[in-house]
Amino acid sequence: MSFYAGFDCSTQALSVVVLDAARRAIVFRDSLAFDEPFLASGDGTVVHASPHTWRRALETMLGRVAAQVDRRSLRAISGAAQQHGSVYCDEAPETLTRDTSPIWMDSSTARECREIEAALGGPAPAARLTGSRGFPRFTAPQIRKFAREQPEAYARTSRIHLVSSFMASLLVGAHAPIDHADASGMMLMDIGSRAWSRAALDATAPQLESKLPALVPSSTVVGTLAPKWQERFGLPPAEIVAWSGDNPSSLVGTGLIHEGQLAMSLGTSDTIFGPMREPRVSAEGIGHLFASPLGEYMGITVFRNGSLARQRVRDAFGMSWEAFSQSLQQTPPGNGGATMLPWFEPEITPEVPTARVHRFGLERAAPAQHVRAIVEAQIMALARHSTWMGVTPDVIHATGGAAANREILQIIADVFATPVNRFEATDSAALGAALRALQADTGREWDDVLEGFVTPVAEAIRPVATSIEVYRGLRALQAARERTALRT
Ligand code: ADP
Ligand code: XUL
Repeated sequence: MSFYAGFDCSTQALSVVVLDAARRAIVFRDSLAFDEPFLASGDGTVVHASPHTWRRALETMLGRVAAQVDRRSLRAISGAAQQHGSVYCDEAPETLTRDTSPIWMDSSTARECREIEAALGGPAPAARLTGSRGFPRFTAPQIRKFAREQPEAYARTSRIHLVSSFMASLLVGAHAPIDHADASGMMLMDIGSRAWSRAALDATAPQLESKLPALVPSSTVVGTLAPKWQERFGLPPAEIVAWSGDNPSSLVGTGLIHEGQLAMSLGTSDTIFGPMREPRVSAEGIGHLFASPLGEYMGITVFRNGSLARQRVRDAFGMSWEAFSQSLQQTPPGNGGATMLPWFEPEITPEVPTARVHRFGLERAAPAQHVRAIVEAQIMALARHSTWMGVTPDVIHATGGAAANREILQIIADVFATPVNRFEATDSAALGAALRALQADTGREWDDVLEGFVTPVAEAIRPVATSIEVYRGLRALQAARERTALRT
């Protein structure tokens, strides 16, 4: 028997999936919610998390895996992690030179973004070089801010990791490399050659190259499980395959191999992504081009106000998710024109530096209409801001916590005029990581690796013709409302 484990160190939890390659079956899955997932400043612009929280959760989860599966069969382990966050380490990965890590929700580096972009010739040349213009959560502007504000701590730092490579380092017991896919979210890698870009390094901070791990393809075996974990949990010297970002891993976990396919992950962030054969970046500076863990490229657009914004509306009316779904059932598509721009926290897409919520036609509205307003607004924004990828999918694959909500998926089908596929489980990042471990160990073709693991639930959710019409009109109105709001 050959088992493969995939972790997902996401914003709110550490999850794991263990699969049995021969039986093409999941033999174990578990999730551990973080007590304190992140700490935000009053205005929501500075957002950090503790690497110690991730380390403790990894330890607990390794113990659970060892206790729950036939551990001698564990051949390889990989993982996925929230993207962009940086961990500042001393000689050993366990010793930190900075107690907390800025994470993807941080939007406090507008100044550094402009400075790095300027050094690279402007936003468009920066995007052509690294795959993205300057975005405040990207690692380079975060490193630049740290080097400026705490030069001594920066000088004492020997290694700067992404969350993904930090977690891999803990498993290996030594500094592990960064994979090309997650490195694409740093604004430091030349997306064409997949090497650190001299110009981007110089634009960011002094002596940066010496502090960065090596770059490797996502399918690289970066070491074996450290003796410390083998002794403690009776685990074998399993191969550790490079960890990657949660979105790149979800690309694998939702079975997207070919250009023309799109997936939507409705987690803490809402994201929409798909494979790309040739590199393309958006002329308006929306979204990102990443290296794909499958080898070519992937396009992605990211929204900060995802699940937590939906939760905020749900909680404002004291609802459960069931009541939230009922609200969507009780209200008509289009909501009679009542919408929202749900920027409860600073938004990534479109870039809204300070939180503000705009409500249209909701003054005397019932709670159910507020619920419909936020979901429709979010999904129309996902549609509007992903057109740059130039993909008209036959079907959308939905994943993430909110993909459990059938009513939300119906709105996606109607707004995109496309059927939506669901999966039994919504942990596609962890599943993708386990599948990457399997592929790296066996060298099998991707089609073969995915077979039987990423089969959608038989019944796709189909768009309703009358609703498609309603959203065609509402999307134009909502786009105009967004344009006006961005000018104020
Ligand atoms: P992440 O990986 O970013 O930590 P997940 O993909 O695990 O997040 O999704 C967690 C989110 O899923 C929670 O914040 C919660 O709001 C949302 N969620 C869970 N169940 C439902 C539901 N039935 N309807 C809508 N959202 C849900
Ligand atoms: C991707 C992004 C988020 C995080 C969340 O660019 O910022 O989706 O990866 O986990």
